[in-house]
Amino acid sequence: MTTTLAAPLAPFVDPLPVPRRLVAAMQNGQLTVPIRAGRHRFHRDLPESAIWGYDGTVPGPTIEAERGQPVTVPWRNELDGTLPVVVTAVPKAADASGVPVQCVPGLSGGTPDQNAAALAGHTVVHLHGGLTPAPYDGAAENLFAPGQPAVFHYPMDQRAALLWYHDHVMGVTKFGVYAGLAGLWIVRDHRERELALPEGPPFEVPLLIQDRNFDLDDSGRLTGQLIHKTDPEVMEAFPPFTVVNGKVWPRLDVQPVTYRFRVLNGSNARTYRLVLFHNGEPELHRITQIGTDHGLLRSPARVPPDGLVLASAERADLLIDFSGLEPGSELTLLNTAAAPFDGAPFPAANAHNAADPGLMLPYPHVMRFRVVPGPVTRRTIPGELATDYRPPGPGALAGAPRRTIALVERELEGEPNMLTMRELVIAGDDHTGPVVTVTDDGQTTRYRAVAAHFEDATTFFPVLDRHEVWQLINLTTDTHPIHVHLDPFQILSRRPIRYQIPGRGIEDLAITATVTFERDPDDQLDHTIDDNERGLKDTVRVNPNEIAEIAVRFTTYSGRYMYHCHILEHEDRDMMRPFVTMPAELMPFMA
Ligand SMILES: [Cu+2]
Repeated sequence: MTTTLAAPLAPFVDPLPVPRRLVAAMQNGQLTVPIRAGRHRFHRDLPESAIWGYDGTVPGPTIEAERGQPVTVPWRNELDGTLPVVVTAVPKAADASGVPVQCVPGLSGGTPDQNAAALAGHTVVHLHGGLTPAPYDGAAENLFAPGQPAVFHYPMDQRAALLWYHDHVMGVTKFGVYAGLAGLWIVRDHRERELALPEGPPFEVPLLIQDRNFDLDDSGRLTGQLIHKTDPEVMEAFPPFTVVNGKVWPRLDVQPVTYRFRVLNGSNARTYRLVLFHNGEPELHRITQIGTDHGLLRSPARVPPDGLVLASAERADLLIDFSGLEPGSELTLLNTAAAPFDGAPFPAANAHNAADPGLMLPYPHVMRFRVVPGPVTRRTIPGELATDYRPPGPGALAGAPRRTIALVERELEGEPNMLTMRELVIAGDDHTGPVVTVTDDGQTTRYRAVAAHFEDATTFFPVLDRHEVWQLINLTTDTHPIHVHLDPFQILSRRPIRYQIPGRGIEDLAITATVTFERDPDDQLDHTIDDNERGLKDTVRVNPNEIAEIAVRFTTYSGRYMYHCHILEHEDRDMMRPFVTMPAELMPFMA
């Protein structure tokens, strides 16, 4: 389908808001952040929306911390009232004219979910990307009710990076984050200062990208009421309006110089593929990526030719050069990624034609830059950025424990699909039940599933300071951004696979599948690791028909943590599992 939908809101009319900065060093590392209900205007022409926000704002304040200077935050849960989001599962996926219901505002005939309406503000905060002791990591079951304080200590013994803090409640993270519970957290260090990168306003600008939808009143006008809408065919919410720092399709006036943008995809489910467009042409050459999830890359990278792909929770540290542009020039940031995202390519040159409601992308707009007069300066970008890590060599990985995880979608009768991560172990010769076979160059390994749901027994006990290789096998048709809490990892490989799952091959725990390392003739993906992914990551996209391998090493803290898909609707049901890190000398005593 390529019908275009008229946008019910004018794009590029609101100035880009910049969240309030909370600089930890100016408050001796003691920051109090209340978690409050509030009101927020997402667009000039929208009424105010009821939201939940850190400090009552959308997004929350941007916390800025220094490496090595601990930060203590009493997260004060002052939420009163119930979830300010109307949640609905619409009985039909498309309206009478064939337009997917998720592409339009309003409830589309869905009824408000009464269980969601009753949610009364239990919360827990996770600092995504933080090297945080387990008691303060925001485990999804350790909830704080309104009125209960949660004083969390963040050592900040970690390299400079853009982190973010958000709600992480078991089963309903998708609603808490959607209601507004997300904010940025920047760690700074001396290496970044040596490189003299822009720091703070006006030339360092955070961009927190999300998607939102709103209700309609009886006369068809947008009310501002946030709605989380799903349908029988798509269990994730893919709202039509892209919101940057809390405004729908904002604009930013820029001088003809180089800006540093700290970009986060904070959407529940949507992946963006960002293209900078000017005068009918992509201008990706203006963008240099210097950092990823956990900070600086080793050297600057071009974004991929199709555009910068960011799945939920992925970050990019970008330098964009606006020099050489006449005052009045307009550059538009467009999104070309279909939803659900499966990695399918889309040429950047066609970005202005990317709108396609059938692909849940009714409006490709993200935001617009307008060049204003000013002194022209062009920044030279150092060729060497990070010097504190390199890709793990074969020596470091020889003998490393290997863990295998299958990403599996289970269809259920009369209720939404379950997405699970099946932790697999090598099946003994005496195992006669269902197996996953993985064949690589004629060698076949048989695996059996030992865990599928969050509450199944823990099977991962990584030892501190030891490398491990985690192998993620995608047996679904969508890309899943898999996030590991605690230390960052490096992506080792992506390889194409073919697989077959027999009828009823996916049971509650057991799974039967045959996987072969070979390319499916219909597979359009290149399964490469992009240059901008060759850094320290905490979220890796695992595409369809693919096995991704990551080198994981936990260094500092022992305890119970989580890894999960960062599509919040998947994480909530049930694509999340615990792991427990342990010092080596304790392992002999583990039963
Ligand atoms: Cu997922």
